[in-house]
Amino acid sequence: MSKPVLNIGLIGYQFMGKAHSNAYRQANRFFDLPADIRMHTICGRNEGAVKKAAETFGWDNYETDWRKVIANPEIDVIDISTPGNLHAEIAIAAAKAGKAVWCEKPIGNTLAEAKAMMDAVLEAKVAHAVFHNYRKAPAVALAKKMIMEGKLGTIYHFRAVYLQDWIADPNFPLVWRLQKEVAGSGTHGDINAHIIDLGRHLVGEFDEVCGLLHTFIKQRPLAGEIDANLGAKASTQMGDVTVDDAAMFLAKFKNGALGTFEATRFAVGRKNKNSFEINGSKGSVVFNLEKMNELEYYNNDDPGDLQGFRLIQATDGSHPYAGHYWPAGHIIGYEHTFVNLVADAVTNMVEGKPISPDMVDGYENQRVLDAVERSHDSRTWVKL
Ligand code: SOE
Repeated sequence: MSKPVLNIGLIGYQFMGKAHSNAYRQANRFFDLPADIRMHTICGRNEGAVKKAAETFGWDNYETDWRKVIANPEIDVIDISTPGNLHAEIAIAAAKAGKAVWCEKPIGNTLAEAKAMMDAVLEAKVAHAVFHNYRKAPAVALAKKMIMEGKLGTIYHFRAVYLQDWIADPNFPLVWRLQKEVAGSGTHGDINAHIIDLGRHLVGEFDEVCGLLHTFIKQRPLAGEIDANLGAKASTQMGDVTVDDAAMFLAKFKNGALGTFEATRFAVGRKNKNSFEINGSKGSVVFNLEKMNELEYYNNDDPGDLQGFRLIQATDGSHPYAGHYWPAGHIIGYEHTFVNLVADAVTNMVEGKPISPDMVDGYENQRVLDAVERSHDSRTWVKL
């Protein structure tokens, strides 16, 4: 029997558009999914650029108006990979049209937008997902499994950093990710959102936060034409940076665990260090995206003379997702986290099950982002 076809409409074609396109292209090739993914239409405002993206990534059609993609009766899923200022309008329109809504993080630029988006998908009863892709790294999924099995015991600490350095040069241009009206916030929504998601996924819900946001470079050259790798040409005119360059906070989780979170684009030398350490009563685990196939594990029950962190290569067929790819030791990379997420989303959507993470996760994440901002503004702890 032939499988149903799931037609995707992707809005956005830059960095995330490329990562999502690759995931749609690969998912059926590595996973035995209950539907065949069809890369139906990719959409972007610049016709020349989106036409080129359609050809390069292998989309059947391209479109310059997202409303036409939503109106197309053939399309089942609207994937939103645009800058944040467009998420809410597109997501709400897509949900109202009965389309599944899969969205990049953070889902909205404000808590109110995130709530409206969550309400729209819940009311329309459409399938919904958020691209918190790092949950889907095999080593992170293994950490989750170990925690659920009680291998770490009671969790005491979640110590997370997300460190980048791509704007440390004061002459790096004022790209959209540095403009509040487009991105909503800086490092906070862009990369703190990821470690907040890992905290919620691995440890539990947040109870209280105390935050500090800071902007080191207050003016930058205006950005000319942007490229697909975060950069752009710099102009000679200057403009104001309206978002944070670094965002840090302390947290208490509802289950009593304590968390520290640090997100910055000024950790010179750290390109994309998304890393956490979890300490529990029975042991600890350490993850670093830059060595994403590995999970360090310390088992407190090991005999004293053998104690120490062991390095697990999460590439064995018995590890989450790993069996879909290569023989043990044949490592996978960043792009596979998106392939895994798409494979899970397609499976659960077709089987009528909730997708993880979904827009409710997106909203809960945004409640934490918002609480940290309010804590910074008021210089006090904020309860969620
Ligand atoms: C840029 O900081 C960025 O591409 C983020 O937008 C992504 O969400 C993160 O996964 C990697 O860094």
